[in-house]
Amino acid sequence: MPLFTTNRTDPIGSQPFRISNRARGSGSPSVLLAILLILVVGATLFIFVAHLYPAPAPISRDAVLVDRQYHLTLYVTGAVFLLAQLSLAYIVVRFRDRGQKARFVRGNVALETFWTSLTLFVFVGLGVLGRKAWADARFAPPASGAIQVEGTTYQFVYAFRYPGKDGKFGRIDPSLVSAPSGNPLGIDPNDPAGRDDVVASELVVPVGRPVELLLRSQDVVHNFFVRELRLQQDAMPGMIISVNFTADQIGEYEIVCTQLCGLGHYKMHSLLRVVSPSEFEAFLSHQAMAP
Ligand SMILES: [Cu+2]
Repeated sequence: MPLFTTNRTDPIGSQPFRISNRARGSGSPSVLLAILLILVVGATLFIFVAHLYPAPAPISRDAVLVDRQYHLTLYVTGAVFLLAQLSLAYIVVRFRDRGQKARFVRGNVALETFWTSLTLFVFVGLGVLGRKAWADARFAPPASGAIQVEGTTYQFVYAFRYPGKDGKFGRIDPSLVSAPSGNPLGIDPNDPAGRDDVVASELVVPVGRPVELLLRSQDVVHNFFVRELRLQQDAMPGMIISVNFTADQIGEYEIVCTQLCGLGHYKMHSLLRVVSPSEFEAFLSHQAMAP
């Protein structure tokens, strides 16, 4: 015999609803859901606390700033994640269906205003705090004594050009671009400033010296990403985008393209070689002498 009957009517059959076994409630799935939530929270916490996937060590001051900002964002959002998921687990158990009559609540305007403002404050605050790490690499003028290197991307290669002894890049003419004839960048041979330009397939920079990298693309959108510099910047056709960095650790670091730029995207990479000042000079003179 039914224990509970509503006086609402079935919209299709115009028959009264009959809800049987109402008094027993349907609370047990909510306990399972709470356990599942706690397991997910525990597993997520473990992945971060155990450092299962550590990032490679940073090699520049800006990379350290990016790491600091990343950790701050992670702590704040991690705390919100923990609080939200554990509160959810508590609430689904505490207010589970025990057969009691449901109570309709319209919401709470004061609470809604409070947590929306708090979310806005946290997001804008984190953005403002992270501005320095972002702006240092992109909008700050290059430091004094910075060396200029032009990085050109095209499917699926990087080419790095150094201005040579005169410190000036030669003119580039797109109609002269011809990789098979040894002029992949289209350097105009009639411009004297371009005669001593050095083009290399790897980016070689002296340790501790600021570098202004001018990124260009000849075809589609590519990207310049070095994990250890925590620096990732798109190269756009028709634009010259300048990024600054100073690598403080001698070593070899991979440069990868993180834009899906075509069929050969998977193999588009190069090397950042951070070397001593004398090795850098030797590299430049060796490249200059190469045919
Ligand atoms: Cu690419």
